[in-house]
Amino acid sequence: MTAGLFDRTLYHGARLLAERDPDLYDLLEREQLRQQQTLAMVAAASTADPSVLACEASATSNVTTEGYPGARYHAGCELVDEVERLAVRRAKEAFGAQHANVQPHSGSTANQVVLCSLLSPGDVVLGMDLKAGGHLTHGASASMSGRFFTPVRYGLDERGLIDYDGMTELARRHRPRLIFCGASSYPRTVDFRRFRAVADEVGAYLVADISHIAGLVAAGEHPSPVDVAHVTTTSTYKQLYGPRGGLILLGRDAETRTASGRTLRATLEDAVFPYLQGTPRLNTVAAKARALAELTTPAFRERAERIVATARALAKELDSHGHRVLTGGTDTHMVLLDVGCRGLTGRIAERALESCGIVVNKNSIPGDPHGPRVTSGVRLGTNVLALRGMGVAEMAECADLVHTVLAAVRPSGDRDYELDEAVRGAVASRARALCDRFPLPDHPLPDPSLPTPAAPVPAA
Ligand code: DSN
Repeated sequence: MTAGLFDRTLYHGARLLAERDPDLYDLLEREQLRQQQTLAMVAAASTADPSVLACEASATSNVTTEGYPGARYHAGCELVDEVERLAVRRAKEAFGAQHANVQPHSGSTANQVVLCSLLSPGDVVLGMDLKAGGHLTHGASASMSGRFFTPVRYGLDERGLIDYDGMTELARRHRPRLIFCGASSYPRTVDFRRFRAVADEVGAYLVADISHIAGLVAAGEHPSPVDVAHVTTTSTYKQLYGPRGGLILLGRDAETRTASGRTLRATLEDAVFPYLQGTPRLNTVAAKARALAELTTPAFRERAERIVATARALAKELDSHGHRVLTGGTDTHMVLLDVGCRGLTGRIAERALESCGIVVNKNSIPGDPHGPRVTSGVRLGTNVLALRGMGVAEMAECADLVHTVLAAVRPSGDRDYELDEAVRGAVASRARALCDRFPLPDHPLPDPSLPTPAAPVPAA
């Protein structure tokens, strides 16, 4: 009987690390503390629970193989085959999919797999413009997706919503082989059926990238594209509270034939391996299995409802403080703020908030005069706030914290920004108090006497 071997290995590993490599141990310990004591509002993030982290640290990481369960290129895979089958079963169940590939190393890799297997170099890809909220892998010029294929980009209408008419017109004019829908920075519901109608009209594949909203899709809080798009991709760490990784999901088109005569299912399986990836990360596959199991629970559904309700409340509170909330609100976990209209940049806002223990990310907004390292926007999300157990009532405090910093921060030519130390200290202690009141569930509590690790960010 091996009961306890896994636990003892994890514990022993941590002790060995502390003993043999105290510098690295200290960094990892401080990172854990930082996550517990800072208010994480990065829309592209969630916090995996210790059972997911334990899978990542398991001995499955030592198994080298290629291929799929029952058809591996190395011996010693009997147990990891079971792990991968479990992950596939849970992914299919959580998303109502006919087929799931759980091996992609990330959402970006999943998109590359789809592009490189369904298209030929130079084929036209229609995706949302990065500046409008699209993703790098949807045809941005900084990415291989915009370099090896011919990108055409749709944008937003005057209300900041997806310009479906413009997208349709571009599709008719350029006849793309593939259309991407789903975005990185778009807070409203995506009309997957409308995209599919256009894809069918022009003979394109429709790929729905649901990386940002996968949890809402699994919980029924956002319409599902799985039976609407030809292919659905997602990352597993953004809203699935899982490990770094990706999934490829197929619904009713799983057996649809590609131009080569093979099914989408077979084409995409071969595209992950052997075409684009080598060995799977079986520890990560185990962690995906763990996270996916949670998606079908009533607790996850309740949290997904709260993710949306809190985001709506946060948007409303920020609006009432006089901030410009893009699209006037949200249907998801995401709230986009224009800070340029306050004379700030996204970069300054991000750094000032971080110095107070509030973690967000700068983000380009439509018509942004700045590049992606500066930006005029800030993107907020409620995935981790909801995980901490916060509800609508706490959003007044979260919004007030953000507002207090953004109202006090001043750009400063040579020092990037200035923020009154009294404001910084007051906000940092309120943010820390909120984190202490709503600790990350199932994570061991830090010693309350420890100082907050959110040190002021040095000026550039
Ligand atoms: N895709 C990036 C984002 O949305 O922030 C990282 O996950």
